[in-house]
Amino acid sequence: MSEERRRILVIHGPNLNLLGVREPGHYGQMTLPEIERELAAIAGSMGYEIVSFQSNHEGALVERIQAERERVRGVLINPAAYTHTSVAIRDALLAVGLPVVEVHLSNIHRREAFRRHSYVADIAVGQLTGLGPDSYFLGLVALINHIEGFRGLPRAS
Ligand code: CA2
Repeated sequence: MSEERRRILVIHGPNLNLLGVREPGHYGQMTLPEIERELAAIAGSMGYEIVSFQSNHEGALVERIQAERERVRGVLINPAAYTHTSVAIRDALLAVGLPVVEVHLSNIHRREAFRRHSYVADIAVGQLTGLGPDSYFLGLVALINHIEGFRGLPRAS
């Protein structure tokens, strides 16, 4: 991978395409394109760009993670419902060997018992959960800081 490829893969699991469109009471009012615009701005301020992918299909998520292996330096992922079920996504993340930060809009530890277990958490650098879109934004900063070595929070220049 060339040095100028300072990219982060952002993966969104099933139903997250409906963010801000359905059930805003549960997952907030920000749409996925709005979250991605903010992620791109944060990444840009840290010298990175993002490559985003959302799918409702487990195999498509696995294939995209594999395909980006040489092109990105880390993975920010909200596996959504697959968090709690997918050995395939866990194995794909392990196979590519990139640093991973797991994010959730809602606090998965305050909800139904089946949401407390994540197949990604123990292979991730860390997990941010329950902070709404801030889980994504803070997770992205933490992932880039992990890759680069901690250098504080981004500030407007
Ligand atoms: O809190 C999160 O970010 C979750 O990953 C969201 C998943 C859920 O299965 C996880 O346990 C926690 C569900 C995403 C569903 O997204 C929707 C968005 C709008 C309307 C309906 C569903």
